Amino acid sequence: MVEAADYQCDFENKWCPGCGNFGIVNAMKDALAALDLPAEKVLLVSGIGQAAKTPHFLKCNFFHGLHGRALAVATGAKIANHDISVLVNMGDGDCYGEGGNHFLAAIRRNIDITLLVHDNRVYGLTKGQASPTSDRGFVTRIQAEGARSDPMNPVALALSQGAGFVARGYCGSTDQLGDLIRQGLEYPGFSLIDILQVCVSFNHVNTYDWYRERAFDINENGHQPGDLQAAMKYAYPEGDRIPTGLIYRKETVPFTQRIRRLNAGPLLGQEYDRQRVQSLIRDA
Ligand SMILES: Cc1ncc(C[n+]2csc(CCOP(=O)(O)OP(=O)(O)O)c2C)c(N)n1
Repeated sequence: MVEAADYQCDFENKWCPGCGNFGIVNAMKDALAALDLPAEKVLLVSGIGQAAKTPHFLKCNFFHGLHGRALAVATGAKIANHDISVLVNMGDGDCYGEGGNHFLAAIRRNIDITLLVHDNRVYGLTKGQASPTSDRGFVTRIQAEGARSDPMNPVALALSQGAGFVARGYCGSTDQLGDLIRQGLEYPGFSLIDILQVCVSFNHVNTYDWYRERAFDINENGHQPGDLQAAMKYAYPEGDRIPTGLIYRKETVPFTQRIRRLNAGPLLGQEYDRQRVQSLIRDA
């Protein structure tokens, strides 16, 4: 029986006290324990940023790579061994800015991984520049007159591009978030969980109090996740209120099932002709 404590890792942590990332780590551990997933069956992939440090703080396999490129690495890893559960931790800058095109490609491929975007609406690691989800007018030390671009809406974008599992969580509601991550891991296909994350140092607008007043659970209100029209409605705020929960879910064919070769089992266990591969590389 796997327990959340099995994922406890004592690696030194320099996140600010009160950082929303702590709630996300706890929710991840709860989800992995709820699914009874042992650490050797789990891979965490990340790029660069404070969010991207998350894999350091869970005791399991991880790959910490380049800014914006985590989804590409995770795609390769899942194809090489589709027996493991792959989770990706990215910041909103990392995923929707630097890695934006990989985000679109992952949706279109329907690669069966679970993407957790720690959406604090700011570049945390580099000390507080506006990100793709910052509101227009968001004042930072470098955008002294306020950000001039409008924010993107990742949930609406994912829905419009045909994503089969789209959720919005909140770092302060760890029970709900843990349950969303569990459902994302169970989903056979690409799952996006955009997580409203508080940054106590560089975002003094979207605080715990701010979210506490606004976030509400649409699944408690009877929302049916199979309804795309209703999902699109919940992609956007309702006045001052922000819908959270499982927004959309539909049945899809995951990418690894679209590759005939993988029917024979994980690629990394399959025989291959080493000499032929070497000559292909040599002659390329
Ligand atoms: C190619 C490249 N561009 C820019 C940077 C500098 N950089 C490092 S982290 C980061 C943004 C981090 O913000 P976000 O992804 O939102 O994560 P957070 O730190 O807020 O969790 C940037 C711009 C980099 N390391 N590599």
